[in-house]
Amino acid sequence: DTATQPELFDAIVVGAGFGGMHMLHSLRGMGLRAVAFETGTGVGGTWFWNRYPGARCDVESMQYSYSWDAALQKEWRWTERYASQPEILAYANHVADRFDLTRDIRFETRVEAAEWDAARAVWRVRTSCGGRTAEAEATWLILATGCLSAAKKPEIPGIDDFAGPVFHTGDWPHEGVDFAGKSVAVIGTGSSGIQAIPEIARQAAGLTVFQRTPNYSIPASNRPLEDADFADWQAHYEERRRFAREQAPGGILYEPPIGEALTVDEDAFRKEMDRRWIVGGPNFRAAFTDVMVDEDANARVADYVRDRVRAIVKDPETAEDLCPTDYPIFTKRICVDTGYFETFNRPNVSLVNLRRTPIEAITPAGVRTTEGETPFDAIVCATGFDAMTGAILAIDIRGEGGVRIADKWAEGPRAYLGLALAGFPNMFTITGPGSPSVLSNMIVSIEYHVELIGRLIEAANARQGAVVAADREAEDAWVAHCGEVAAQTLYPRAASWYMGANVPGKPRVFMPYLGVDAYRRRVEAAAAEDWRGFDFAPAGQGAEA
Ligand code: NA7
Repeated sequence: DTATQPELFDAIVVGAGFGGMHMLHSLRGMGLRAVAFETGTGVGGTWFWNRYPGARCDVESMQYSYSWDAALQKEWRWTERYASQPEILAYANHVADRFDLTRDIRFETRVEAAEWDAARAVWRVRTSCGGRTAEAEATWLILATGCLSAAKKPEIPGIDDFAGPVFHTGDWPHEGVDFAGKSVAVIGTGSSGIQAIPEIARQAAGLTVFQRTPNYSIPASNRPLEDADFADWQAHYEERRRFAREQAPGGILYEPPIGEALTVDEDAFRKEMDRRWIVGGPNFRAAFTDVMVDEDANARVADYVRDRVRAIVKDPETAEDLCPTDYPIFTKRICVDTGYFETFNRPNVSLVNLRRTPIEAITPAGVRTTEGETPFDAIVCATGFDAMTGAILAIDIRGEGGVRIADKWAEGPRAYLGLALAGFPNMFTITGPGSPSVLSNMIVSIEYHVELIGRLIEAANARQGAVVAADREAEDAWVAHCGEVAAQTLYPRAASWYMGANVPGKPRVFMPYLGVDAYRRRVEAAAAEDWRGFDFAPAGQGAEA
């Protein structure tokens, strides 16, 4: 029965977001027969799913775009400094069309399982599409599953009993939602909530924001991208791209720091903060050298932001409730907003501080806190994601000896260079845990990983061996190194999703690697030493000695 025969490929890519699309194109360029399986009905990944009002990238459009095709880079005209979700999705679709990617993408297809067949040196992959399962095989398996793609609903009793609609920002209805005349509850005040709240407040009759932890947010200072801006970028693209790739710790251009926050005098401190508050973006964070390593330096910047919040929000109690105090600034991803704090001056918006009045339950009619029940027409959960590992662990992946990835990662994710896993030959993760990923401009990190995966495949082929895997000792050393780098900073002080802290039971491990520039130096040093830390073996013998 031919229907049950597995389809054969050289490479299988899981996901058709920005990572998967670029990977697919690159594999084709290497002459490999590649396919991408994608759960959605279209390309774009994050930008396909996160269609909530106000969704926008917090990296500038001219930097949050592919650099691998000169003509594409020249011709695509972004309209704003920070692109909105619809524009980024249009860009993703444009790229898919322009490079004819969709002929090798299987939409509405979920990868359920993948098993390494050591004897034949292939990955056997099981997919499901509309209730039908199918099998496919490939020499290479590349997980381009995204870092913030497994949406997480809150564990609140009764949430399934609510009579009206419950939305999640990360899985927003494609037809949109009309909040006009409605009373709406938003739960969650991370980046997504902070973007959605001002928009929903404008549409809805009433909006109640349920806040557990106040977050630091700085103005986006978004504006149209003028012809002069665009021309300036085009004139300097090569050098700016190179700087972002090789020298910028976050893969994003930034103004250099002016000194230490701890020692600079009050006048200079104020002046620089005021200027960078208006400029917005990563420049605000980059003002001083010591903010991520010195608590007092960090507190000085945090105080500045709290003063800003108090100056914007008119009701003093609401202002205090909105002031973040739980964690050092920047140890959770800084939020970037357009009129977030101002929204709380609107008469139709109120804030519930869940620290004072926790939610007891969601009822069919609304939300019940310790102070009573409030009815709502709709609930919006801006409650985040099972970040970095959620989408990978949703697949039953088994490596050498049938070892399950869920067992390998039981104490936290382990990968060499955030790219390959010992015991899982010929499998790569694009922006996996242990690489800069979410602490960087994702596009820069994606492009580097796509390049590295191509180089590793070529290195394997050059050795007449079809199998490459991370060495276990190298992986252990890398995981330890990632932890040591993080421990030198204030990052581990926050109960953040970088630490897995937002998912009950998830191991608390700082998952991303700090520093795009440092990461590249280390990877290139390993590559120059004949790919130190990787084992190459002929097909059929396993990759581990
Ligand atoms: P985040 O940053 O994880 O924010 C989730 C928010 O939801 C945060 O304020 C949480 O409060 C809140 N939350 C989560 N669960 C609950 C429950 N049960 N009750 C009340 N509040 C809850 O997700 P985002 O989607 O905003 O942003 C993710 C990333 O996407 C962002 O960093 C950018 O990189 C893009 P908490 O802080 O846990 O107290």
